[in-house]
Amino acid sequence: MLDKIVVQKKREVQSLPNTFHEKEYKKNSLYDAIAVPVNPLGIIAEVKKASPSKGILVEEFDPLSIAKTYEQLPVEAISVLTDQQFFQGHPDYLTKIKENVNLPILRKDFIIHEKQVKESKEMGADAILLIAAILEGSQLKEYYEMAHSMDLDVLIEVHHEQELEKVLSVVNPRLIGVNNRNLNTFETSLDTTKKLAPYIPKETLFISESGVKTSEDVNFLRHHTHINGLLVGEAFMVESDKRSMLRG
Ligand code: IGP
Repeated sequence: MLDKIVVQKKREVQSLPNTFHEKEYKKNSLYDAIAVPVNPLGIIAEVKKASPSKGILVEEFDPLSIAKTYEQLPVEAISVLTDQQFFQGHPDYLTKIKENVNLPILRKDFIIHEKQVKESKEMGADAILLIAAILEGSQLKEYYEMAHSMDLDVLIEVHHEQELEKVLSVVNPRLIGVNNRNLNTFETSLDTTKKLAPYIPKETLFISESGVKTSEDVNFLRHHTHINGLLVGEAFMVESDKRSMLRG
């Protein structure tokens, strides 16, 4: 699956312009929000219409009203899927949310080219995701440094120990996300976070991503790891009682 996505992204990158306009948005730091959370754990709530594994999650999808609901909960940050082909997201969703919601906004996409880093800034993102599985060490370092020079925070996503090693050999990441879902097989297990936890540097903010659905899941992660935060998509999109998870 990941290979298919990367092929499509390479195509998309070719049609991106060479220059981007710097718009002035107020920066909300993802790092600061997770470092000093209002909830017991930092919560990044995702605006996600669909996924390749589950298909459409919500029929009536209004990204801004979902983001407004998250703001009321409250959560520490919002993640917005901007990939159109596989997740039915859109760059406009992110911009609209940035213009109307006062929380750090993470752009969730598959970044494989520096143009996408600049594009993220133009969209209004406060932070970007870099997925270690689809980037060489040299690219990770380049995009990580470039993002920081543009005042974008970076969440680096890993799934295996080897990916984590690759990341730690090139940068000293401020934020790491362990994806509990294998993006090739879609297999999801919270044990992924537990297994990698001992190798996450203590000074790095540590996020567990995907597959968190119940307060038991939250408690499992809190008891077995030193996570600072969670990234939750599907459960928030389909579950009406979001608050019980936040109490976790
Ligand atoms: C959210 P979930 O299982 O709560 O819906 O997962 C988020 O972690 C997931 O959407 C995600 C993702 C990604 C999507 C994690 N890494 C990379 C696209 C690309």
